[in-house]
Amino acid sequence: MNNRDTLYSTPVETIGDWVFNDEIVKVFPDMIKRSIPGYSNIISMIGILARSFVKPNSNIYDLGCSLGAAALSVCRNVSAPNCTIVAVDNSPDMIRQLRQYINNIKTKLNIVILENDILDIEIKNASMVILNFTLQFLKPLSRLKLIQNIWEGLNPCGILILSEKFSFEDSKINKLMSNMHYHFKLANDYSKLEIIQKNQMLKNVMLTDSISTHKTRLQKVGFVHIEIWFQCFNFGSIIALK
Ligand code: GEK
Repeated sequence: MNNRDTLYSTPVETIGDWVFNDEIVKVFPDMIKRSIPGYSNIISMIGILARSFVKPNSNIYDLGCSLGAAALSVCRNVSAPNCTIVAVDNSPDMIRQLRQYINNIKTKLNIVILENDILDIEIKNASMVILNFTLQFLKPLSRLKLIQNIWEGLNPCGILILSEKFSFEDSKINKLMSNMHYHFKLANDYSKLEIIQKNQMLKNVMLTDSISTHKTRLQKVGFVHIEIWFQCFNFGSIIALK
């Protein structure tokens, strides 16, 4: 599915909140690459991290998996025996499309696809948990509970990969990063109108945290080894080791 994202290129009469519906699913791979600086690199590197961290007889979780890009990167890189990748998303349209994709994938891993809220699933025997641009869509007050569940479900020496859009406490830096992101999208052929309409739709549903808020939350549940391993403007990815 390589449909070009032109969804909000014409004026929308009533701008509602962002929903991961069928319309979005159809253009999602194009949209996410043109909107998130470094997305393709992060997906590739998740596979490289998986080579080192996924252990035989364990589970890998891709939480908020959308069309499974991160899960599939793990599948391409891991052949440890008796491993199961659990891909979870609460958008029925994403899950329907993902199930169709997965049918054609050859992998040594068992794949389980769940249409569920990631706050409601049990995380257990995990060598790797991936939250690739998902935590930012959870209500701020429920984020700690999810990170706590992940800590409890991770095996010793397991890894959490947490990719997010960041906000910055320094208002000058925050403005600069937002501005660079705006120019990144213009350079990727989004118009000013598309950018403005999308920002408007996302403003109530995607609430970003600062890097220090993420680190403090991770420390609160027990993580000690925490580092940013990738950053481009206001997007980046953190690793936290158990
Ligand atoms: C990727 N990880 O391509 N429970 C389950 N899923 C959720 C929840 C929730 N509570 N809230 C949001 N989602 C993917 C990209 S996209 C990021 C992740 C973006 C899901 C939502 O349905 C969507 O599919 C995904 O999280 C966020 O590597 O579009 O910016």
